[in-house]
Amino acid sequence: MGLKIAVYGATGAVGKEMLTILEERLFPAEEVFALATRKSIGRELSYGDRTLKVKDAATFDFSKVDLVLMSAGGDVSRAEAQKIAKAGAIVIDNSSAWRMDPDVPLIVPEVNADALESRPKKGIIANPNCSTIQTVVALKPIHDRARIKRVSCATYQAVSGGGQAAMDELWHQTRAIYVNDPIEPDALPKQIAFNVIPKIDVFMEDGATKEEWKMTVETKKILDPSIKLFSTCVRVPVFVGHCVAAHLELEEELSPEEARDILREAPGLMLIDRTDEDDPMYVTPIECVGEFATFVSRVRSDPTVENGLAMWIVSDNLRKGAALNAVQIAEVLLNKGILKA
Ligand code: 11C
Repeated sequence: MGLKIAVYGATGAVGKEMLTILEERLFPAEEVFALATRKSIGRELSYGDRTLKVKDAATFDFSKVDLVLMSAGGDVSRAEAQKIAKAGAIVIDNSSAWRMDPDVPLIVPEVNADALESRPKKGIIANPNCSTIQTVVALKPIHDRARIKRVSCATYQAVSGGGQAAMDELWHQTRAIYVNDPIEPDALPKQIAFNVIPKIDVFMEDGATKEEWKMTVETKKILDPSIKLFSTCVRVPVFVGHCVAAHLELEEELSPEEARDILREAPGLMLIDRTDEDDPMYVTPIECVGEFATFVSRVRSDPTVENGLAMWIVSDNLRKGAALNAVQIAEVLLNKGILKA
């Protein structure tokens, strides 16, 4: 008997990717349910060559599934995830609701799969923030070799991180500029077409945004509490693919050549890095769309600090930053026998 899985929030950008990736990675699901709010009941979604009819999440009997991949926003997760887990399913939650709960593992399989050894206490596992995920995948192999003391970074985050409404806004504003229509920001705080916005999520008391705070605290929880990370998170007019320009201070010296050798071998990473002017190679967000890997380019020494190393990290935020990471967590559960097919 295979597993019974529900995707909660299946009509959203991440929910649709979850269905696609479950199928692409041949996850052994006997039955998959697509769940969403009442207004989407009956909508049809693709799952491989099958069509799933969306069911009402509010009335769904969660005792008949083993696993729920949840991407329905923080408020829904806060209200529903524990009830679902009590009905028997393991919940892998993509929202920020449970990430910092000490009883909820926050997992990036390439980095801390060993934090999952049995069914978690609350039955909930949290999927980290997208920009955190791609950053820690690239930091982990460097940390293992040369110990990272501090990271200073700037992110360049695609509008899809803000959901479908933000994607639509970039599209409509771009068109509006060409036809001279007025621009009225709505889903995003300022004009995004032909602009960048250094504010993602809400401002906090210390002047950081919540996105910047998440980068710091999630990196500590996943990788190492001793790592200090400071970031400025910026929304850019790109549909899919987040970038992080990361500047590391290491305890030990590490040459860019050795760093590249380490990154080339590390799980989940693809090194694309050549500064030969005749044939340069580096990655931009468009090239990472639809890919599973996190890409690293521009690895170089930062001579302004002791043992400084810089790199450019790019990943599909809807895949490794959300849906793929969630499915990989499910694969860890399966491989460790925590979830049984
Ligand atoms: C963005 N990183 O690009 C956010 C989206 O905490 O899961 C994901 C928010 C989160 O806007």
